[in-house]
Amino acid sequence: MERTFLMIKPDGVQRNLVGEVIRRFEAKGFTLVGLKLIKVSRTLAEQHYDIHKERPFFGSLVDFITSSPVVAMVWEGDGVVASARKIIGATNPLTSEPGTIRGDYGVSIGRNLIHGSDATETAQREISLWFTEDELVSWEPNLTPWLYE
Ligand code: RTP
Ligand code: MG
Repeated sequence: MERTFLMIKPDGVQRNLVGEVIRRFEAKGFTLVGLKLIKVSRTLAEQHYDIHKERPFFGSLVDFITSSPVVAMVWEGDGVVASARKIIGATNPLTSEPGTIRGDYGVSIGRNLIHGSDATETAQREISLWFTEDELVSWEPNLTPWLYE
């Protein structure tokens, strides 16, 4: 089953939106298979956003991600990588659609509440960067026959 990595950023945790974010993914029908609240090290933040290391915002992005706790999660389900990106919305909250997490709760590109893996290969890389194998739980919720044919 497909998995994705999601991280509620420091602004989402500080603004008490952890429950609201989790609620949206639960209600959609995806399954939570890993969850932890952590204060991110600089090394981990830099590895996570390695692809952006030459960008002008890289330093402030790493400062922000390491400034206060984040909620790291792994979610499972058919098509969860692309679907989560839709639920999250476009990078800039001023252009993301209402109904998306960023569109409903954000105003600034540097404070856009949540990260979601952008492809299945990225998801695999990020899951192994943030979680050990024994921190992930394989389980089948009883709802499965009501979500999938
Ligand atoms: P994320 O990786 O955090 O899920 O966000 P994303 O895919 O929608 O956007 P991405 O291009 O990967 O950018 C990573 C994060 O960097 C910050 N950013 N700031 N100031 C700027 O122009 C700028 N551009 C990007 C955002 O917080 C974005 O989420
Ligand atoms: Mg990204």
